[in-house]
Amino acid sequence: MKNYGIKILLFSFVLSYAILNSRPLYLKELPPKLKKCRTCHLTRGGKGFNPFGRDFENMKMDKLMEIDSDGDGFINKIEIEKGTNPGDPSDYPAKKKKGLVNILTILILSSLIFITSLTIVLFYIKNREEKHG
Ligand SMILES: [Ca+2]
Repeated sequence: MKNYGIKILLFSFVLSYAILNSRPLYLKELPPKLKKCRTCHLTRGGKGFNPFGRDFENMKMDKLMEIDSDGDGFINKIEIEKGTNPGDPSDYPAKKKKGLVNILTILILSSLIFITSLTIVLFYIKNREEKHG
């Protein structure tokens, strides 16, 4: 009887360890940031599928990489390459933000060039008026 107790305890320990350390093989192919349950599931516990998880279940990998599962404007391949979650529409590559930053930078530089040019012209006109009375 005592032997059964030890065997059951040992079996439970091994089974618990295996369950806690089990991760699907496909996770090995994902970048580190995406090696988590929420890449495909709605919760950290793995309940329910997000849009990427549903598509992952229903189509082949080459087709899956060419679509935008979460509808955030970036195809899954780009999201995986950039390390953003292809199943979360609020997580996407910062390309949109960079575009906005570039536009703001161009506007600020253009304004500085315009103000500098205007200052030089006004300075030139003022000096010319002083010379000619
Ligand atoms: Ca996304």
